[in-house]
Amino acid sequence: MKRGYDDSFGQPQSKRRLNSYGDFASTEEDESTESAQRVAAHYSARSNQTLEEREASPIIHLKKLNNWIKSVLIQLYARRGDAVLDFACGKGGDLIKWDKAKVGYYVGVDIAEGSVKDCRTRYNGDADQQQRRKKFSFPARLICADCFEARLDKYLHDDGPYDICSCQFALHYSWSTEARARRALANISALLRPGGTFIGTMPDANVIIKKLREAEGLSFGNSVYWISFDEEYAQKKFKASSPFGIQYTFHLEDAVDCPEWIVPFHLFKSLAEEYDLELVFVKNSHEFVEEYLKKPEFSELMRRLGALGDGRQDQSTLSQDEWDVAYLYLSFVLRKRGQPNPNQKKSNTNKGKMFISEEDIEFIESV
Ligand code: GTG
Repeated sequence: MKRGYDDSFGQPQSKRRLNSYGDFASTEEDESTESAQRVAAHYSARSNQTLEEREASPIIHLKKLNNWIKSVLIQLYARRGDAVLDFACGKGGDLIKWDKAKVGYYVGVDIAEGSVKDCRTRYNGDADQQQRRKKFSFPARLICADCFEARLDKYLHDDGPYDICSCQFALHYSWSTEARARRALANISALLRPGGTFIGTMPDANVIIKKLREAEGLSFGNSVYWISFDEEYAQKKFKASSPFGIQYTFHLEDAVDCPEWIVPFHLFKSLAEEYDLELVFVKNSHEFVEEYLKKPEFSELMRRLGALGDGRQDQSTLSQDEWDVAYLYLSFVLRKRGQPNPNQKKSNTNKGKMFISEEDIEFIESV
């Protein structure tokens, strides 16, 4: 397995200097840390909507559609008793999905402190959230850290290995620099057991670049989203030799307003292979919906979630503009090379708790 920079992706171009920890840092790294903090601040500042407020969202059907996609991925790949590593867990929007899959242990990690706190509240099912919540059946552990910077491979070494790792709508935040993209994959690979699964969703760079090229200027969108590239990309050309740090701004009503980075999927696939993660499938969300909606168990789930309308109270359903946003994302599944070792111990659940106090939230510095 290779480690360090690989010529085929271009050498890092920035000058290197010592940072306050005595390690080498670079202007590029400083900028990417700043961007990561901006993203964290954005998500931390987003209040934990009540379910009623969420229903009133202008993109409620898109949210439901994307939650259906995540549920399908989890149902397809999680097994009863699995140890789960949820990278960029946010406010814990997938906790119920993991519970339905009867997993045995959950570790959630997110850079945004406010989100991790909300995740704690949802996990505990606090009464003041006025939720219809039963307790979750698995113990959990919550960590506030940047999964694409922090040495989680070391920090969680004794807790793993995990059977499944999930990174939903977040992996693109690792492609600001090669070092971050590699750290993300190194963490995941080191913590997954052989034969373990990595599932995720992220923006589909092919679609975004195609739309950029079709647009008159450097921005495009519809009534619920816009994407904008800087003048730097006025030629609308992207060098294969420097695929990291290709930044654009993504604005989605009632959800996102952040800088993010293009992830050319074929390069992501090659890089993942260096870390023993092999592609099982990648599908644009439109293709994903078309394929799995044919399966009765998942079409029933779609009906229950109401992504395409619940057919009862009102006739509301996914709008064309929301469906166009769905086309901007893809889902992927990777598998860690190797065969599971039947003698390997199951992940250590001792650190998981059935009730997580504020003091139980762990904080890891990115060094
Ligand atoms: P969201 O995270 O606001 O979705 P929800 O489903 O409402 O929330 N999108 C998201 N991200 C992070 C990105 C990104 O980084 N880049 C780009 N380009 N797009 C992104 O996201 C909304 C949409 O934004 C996504 O669909 C993507 O299109 C896009 P979440 O908390 O994850 O999940 C809610 C789930 O939790 C539901 O199933 C609820 O039923 C359940 N739930 C349980 N308890 C509660 C509660 O107390 N309050 C709420 N609101 N939900 C709860």
